[in-house]
Amino acid sequence: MTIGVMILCCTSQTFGQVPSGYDLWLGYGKIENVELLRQYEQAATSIYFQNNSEILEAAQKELKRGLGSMLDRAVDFTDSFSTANSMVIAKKAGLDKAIMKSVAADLDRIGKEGFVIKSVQLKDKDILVISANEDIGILYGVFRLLRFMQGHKTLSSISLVDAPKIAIRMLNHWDNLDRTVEHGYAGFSLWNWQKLPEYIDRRYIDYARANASIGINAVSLTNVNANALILTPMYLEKVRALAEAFRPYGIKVYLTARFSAPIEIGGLRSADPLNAEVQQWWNDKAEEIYAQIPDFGGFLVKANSEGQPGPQNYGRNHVDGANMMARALQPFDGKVIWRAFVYSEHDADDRAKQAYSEFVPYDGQFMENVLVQTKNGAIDFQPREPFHPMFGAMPNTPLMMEFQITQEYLGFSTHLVFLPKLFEEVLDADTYLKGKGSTVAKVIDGSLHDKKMTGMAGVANIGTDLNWTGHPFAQANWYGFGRLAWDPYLSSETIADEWIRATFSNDPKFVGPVRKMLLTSREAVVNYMNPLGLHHIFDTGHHYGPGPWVSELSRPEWNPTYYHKADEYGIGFDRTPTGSNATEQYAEPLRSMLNDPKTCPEEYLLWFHHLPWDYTLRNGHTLWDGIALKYQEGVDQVQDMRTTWKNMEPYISKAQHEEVWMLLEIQLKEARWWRDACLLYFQTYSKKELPEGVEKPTRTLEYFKSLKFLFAPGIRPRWD
Ligand code: GCV
Repeated sequence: MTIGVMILCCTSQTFGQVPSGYDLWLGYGKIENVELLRQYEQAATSIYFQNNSEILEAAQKELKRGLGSMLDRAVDFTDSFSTANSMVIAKKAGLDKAIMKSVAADLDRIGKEGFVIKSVQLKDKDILVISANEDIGILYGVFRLLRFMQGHKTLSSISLVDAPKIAIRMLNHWDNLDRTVEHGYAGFSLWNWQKLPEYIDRRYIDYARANASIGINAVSLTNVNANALILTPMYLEKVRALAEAFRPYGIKVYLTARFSAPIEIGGLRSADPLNAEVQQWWNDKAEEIYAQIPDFGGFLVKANSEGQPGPQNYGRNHVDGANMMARALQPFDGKVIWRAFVYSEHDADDRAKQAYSEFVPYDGQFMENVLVQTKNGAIDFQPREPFHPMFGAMPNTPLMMEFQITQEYLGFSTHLVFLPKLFEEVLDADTYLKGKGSTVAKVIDGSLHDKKMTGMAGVANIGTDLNWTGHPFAQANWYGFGRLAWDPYLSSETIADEWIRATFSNDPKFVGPVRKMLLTSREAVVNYMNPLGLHHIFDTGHHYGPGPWVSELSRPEWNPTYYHKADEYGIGFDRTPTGSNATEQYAEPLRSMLNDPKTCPEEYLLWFHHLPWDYTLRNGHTLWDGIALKYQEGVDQVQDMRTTWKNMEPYISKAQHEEVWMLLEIQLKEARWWRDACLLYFQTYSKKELPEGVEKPTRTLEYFKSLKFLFAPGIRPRWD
């Protein structure tokens, strides 16, 4: 147990149950409702748990812990199947004939990771059965049953049959070996490289539990801006220790592979993927890794992107690079996850078009164990982006979704923003690749192109903060990502509901308003940062706060002015055929819809169109007034969130309430900062008054421009 965790335990005992947030959604609050308690007690009177593996051991421990805490008593298990009177937890092979009859058909359709939870009538007994084909299904089933109970649902006639729709459900940590985290806002990296492999921090286990509880089964430990040292024997031994800690929770470890590693740690002169020595180096490296970590997942690679080395350094292409690594991993069933986040300052074309132009011609050329990981949008994790056109253009390549859970462009860990709403919007978007209904979710889960190798990654928002994610509500984004990676068709409303009940309270007077607050929070941030399709107008490098005036960086596409193109005529990026023609990358009829400002969804208007300040919006406002009113609406929405939260005081502890209250104060201050700075700046072009209803800025544009944040979190300090 770490010192941090010990302090946590002592604090809660000494000062009377101050919840720190460390428990995440696994706090298993005591059940007070008498009727429910009676029902749950009944189910827990005599439980048989077939436990003969480390995964089942982890599952049994969790059940004991969860039930014990909810029922407020110690929970024991019976030794044999025949003496179980209330609950049976066993894999298919361990079930007796009578139970098998009730669950056989379900087991046939849930694959390796699915589970069945059913109430089965056996003679005069009601038995709650959790069964699965494999150990991991039992673990997932136990977590699901516990969540069901945390949501205070009735067990009578329970019937839950579920299996993940996506194969690789992964967190990408952007953690550096010095324990800083690129765009991390929740403390330092969890991985204590100095103390590994001997010292297994209790946090590793609790991290794995949390992931397994939502179905995450893969983690990439290190930053995609990679350091080759992670592939040296000294570090691999440490990685092995982490892999062993995670294995009982069904989690595979992946590493980021720096393309130039053969030079940096291998002593070779080249990293050319067609060079036999280089190929042999990767083959040997794969063998070395698998000797230590037999279930190693594979490599995640950022190549020829933002200065990272890659095959293009040797005149080769992405297929050459990815397939070389894929060949090395193939004998061990390892995967290469090759990122498609590429753009170049030497390409004069619109940055939004570049990844598509670079990757789509390679469709179908990657080896079978390669997935191409594509960000949800073509620019970079903005508060709102249209879906990446690659999702509608590479039917012969497994495309893996990359979402960002850490809030690089969404207010860091001080703004309350419920991201499942953003994720859901992208997953539900229609690519029209095979006609209407060809949603991004269907591309990602493989159903559109009949693919088995599928994946979804989220850039983690986790660190050493006591509550893991900085903002207590940012836990909902980790939770929601996992739930959507399991089932990309879940609604953000369901996810919000589950999370609130498991984390805080089942009181309807709390659940209803807080759920509403979560569901509007994403639109609020879009409104006060980037309304009507504006994007990438953040201050540069750290992306903290507004910087629409930034125009002097050496790379044109790093300047916010590149994206909003405000001038005396109007504002917005023309991506129609009269401009960059990025709309060409979308299928019909979407393309035509986007090309016409009258049919383009207004939330993407300035993403695709450069329009005059007096252009008339659908609500009758001029564009200038519409932008200003949206900024104001965002600020008002944060005010409303504060009012909602104020009223929640009676339902949670004072400490929990105060923590979020203080964060909402910061959010309000920063929402106003965004509104005032952006409107003052754009006003220098529009030359128009702010419309009625928009608060007047109390500072000058010069003041906002003068703000500098050398030590903004998530980046290495810049001294220049
Ligand atoms: C890990 C953006 C971020 C970078 C990040 C990059 C990427 O540009 O600002 O910090 O690098 O995306 O996704 O590779």
